[in-house]
Formats: sequence, structure tokens, C-alpha cells
Amino acid sequence: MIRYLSAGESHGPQLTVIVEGFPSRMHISKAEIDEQLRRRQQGYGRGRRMQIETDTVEITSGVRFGQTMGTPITMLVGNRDFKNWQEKMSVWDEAPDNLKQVTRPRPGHADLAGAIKYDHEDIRNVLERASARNTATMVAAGALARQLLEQFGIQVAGHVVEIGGEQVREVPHDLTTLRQQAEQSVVRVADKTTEAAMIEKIDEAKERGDTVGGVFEIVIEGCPVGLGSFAHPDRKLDGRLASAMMSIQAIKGVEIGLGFEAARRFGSKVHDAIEYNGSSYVRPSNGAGGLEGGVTNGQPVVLRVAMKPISTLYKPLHSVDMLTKESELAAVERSDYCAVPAASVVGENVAAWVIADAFLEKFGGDSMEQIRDNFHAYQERVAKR
Ligand code: EPS
Repeated sequence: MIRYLSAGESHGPQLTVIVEGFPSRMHISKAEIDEQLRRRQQGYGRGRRMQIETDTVEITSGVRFGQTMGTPITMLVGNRDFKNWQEKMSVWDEAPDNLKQVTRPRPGHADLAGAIKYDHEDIRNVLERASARNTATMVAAGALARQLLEQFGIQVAGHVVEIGGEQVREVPHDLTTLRQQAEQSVVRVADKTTEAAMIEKIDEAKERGDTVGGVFEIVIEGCPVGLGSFAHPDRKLDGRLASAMMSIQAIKGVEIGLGFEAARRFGSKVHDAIEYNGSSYVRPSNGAGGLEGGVTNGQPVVLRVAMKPISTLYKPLHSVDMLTKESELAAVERSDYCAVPAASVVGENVAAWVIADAFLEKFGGDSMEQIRDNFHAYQERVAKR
């Protein structure tokens, strides 16, 4: 239904996103896209690069007088750091004589497999695109999706629930409060009592020349019943959400609802009973995380996503120089110590993209008016069930 293509190296001139399939006559707020990009840049544990960049989008196609035209939307995000990399990342000139190639792959990064796969001597040709800098394009695309969803009352929130083994104890159930509290925290945690311990873990990682990972949770409220489908594996919304989350840099696991905990309990302690309140079906619990059979059931969609520690270590692990085959320490690139808070913002926007895709699949029309008609007609049918 909707698709996007992104391009750009971490230290190249810019990142580019082309989004295709959005309806016409949708009001677009550049300020809201920029706000998502700004949020992604925050978080305790980031490295010095974020002091160089101030990400904003320039929209160069698909939007006229603040409204979509139904044509491909191009968004550009510049890399301010490019001015320091012009020679090393030049598109046309010869490689400078003093170019230092990266030849010692970092364990955990795409370096080794990427260099072998693409026959590169200089690992920079791999790491520039494998870099989490590209998550800015995921956020830009997702921020458009989010604006579409908000017009239909669908809200997305994300918050950090664990860093380096330090877990939140209690978080608010109300989405607005959850959001506000996470927004106020430098580690995007909605439980103030665990913030200090998480910060301490990040400080410890920094002192040791190490890195630390964690877990974030995404909650999507207001999804109508029936997004996704049980009818064919590739239409299952849980699979599509998990696939999109696993495609974010450094993500190693995704749980939906109770997730792995469901495997430890009896069925009666996992599934959510069905009740009727006189006008609609209600569920006293949400172990399913809003998805049954790959279809939204009207409950909040809840995902938990695990991020590994970033693979660039200032105190590097052993590696091998790919030119000499000698045992060496892995290369050190400037990097972050912990990017879990930033990843939670990426996760929100990536989830918004997947939900918007499923939403347009169900209610799709070429213009916003057509989508609204389809959505309201469906709501009337649902009310009769
Ligand atoms: C990254 C390394 C660091 C991070 C970068 C991801 O970049 P640099 O090497 O320029 O210091 O800051 O993240 C971003 C640039 C960003 O926008 O999130 C990596 O190797 O993945």
C-alpha cells in the first residue's frame, strides 16, 4: 500500500527518503516531522555526533501548499558532519593519499560479513550505510504515517523499560501520562524511580569503554478491530510489526503482549476473556497485546523490543586485520554508549509506518475524503456486530 526507499551514508552529504502511496489532500506538518527527528537525537548516552547534527527535513516533492498531492514525497535530511568528511566521502575525486582505510572489523557490526559480501577492502564502504544514522530516514517516513494515523484517533507512544538489566517497576496505564513522563526523562523512562540506576549503568559503560543495551515498549492505542489478517502469513500484522522492528539497527528481539512470558503460563492465565458491555466487546486483560491471529482486536497493540549494546567499543574486542590477517583489536569509530532511548523513538515511528500501511490496506482510497468515508462506513458496520 505504502512504501518507501531510503538512501544515504552516515557521513555523506544527506539522507534521502522517497515515500510512495500516501493519499492526496492530507495536511502535512513539517514541524511535526522535525519534532520526531529532534526526539530521536536525544537521550543520555549518545556520543558527540549528536552535538554536530540538528536534523530537520526538507520536502522537495509530493506536497503543495501544505497538502499531499498523492504523488511521491521526497524528504531530505542533511548531514552537517559531511563538511568534515568531504574528501573521505567524495563521490568523484580520487581517494586522498592519506586515506586511512578501516580494515579491522568490529565484532557485532555488519563490518566483516558486509566487507566479504560486497568485496570491499575498506570497511567504511559497509559501515557508512549500516550505521544507525539511517534510522533518521525511518523516523521521517514514520512521522508522516503518524500524522495520518492521528487523524483517525490512533496514537503511538514509546518508553524505555530496561537498560543494562535495570528494569522499570511501575509505569502509568494512561497513555498521555505515560508519554509525558517518558518525555521528561533523559532515558525516556516513565518510572522516575529507576532513572538514576539506568543512568548509572550508562556511566559505568562509558567509564569502562563499553556499551549497554536495553528494552523499550511501544503502545499503539485506537486501532480499529481488523487491521492485518489471519488469511495468509504475509498479511499477519504481528509478523509485519516484528519484521519492521527487527530491521532497526541493533534490535535482537521482539515480544507482543505477554510475549515469552505467555510460554510459561497456563492458557487460562494468558488469554483475555471476552465480555459485552451493551455496545461493544471488551476485554478485562490484554495478554495478547492487541493482536489475535495476526489481526488487531481493538485493544492497545503492545510490543517490547530488545536492543543489544552498540558494537563499537572504545575498549575494543579482538578482531583480525583483513589485509594482514594478523590478530588486532577492532577498529574504534566515534559512537554512542547507549542508544536505547533514541531507539524507542525510532520504534514508535516504525510501528506507526506498519500500522498506517495496514490501515490504508483496509480503508485505502486515493484521497483523505475517500479514506474517511471507508473508515466511517466500517465503523458503522462494527457497531452492529
Ligand atoms: C553510529 C555511530 C555514530 C552515531 C550514529 C550511529 O556516528 P558517528 O560515527 O558519526 O559518530 O552517532 O548515529 C547517528 C549519526 C544518528 O544520527 O543516530 C553507528 O555506527 O551506527
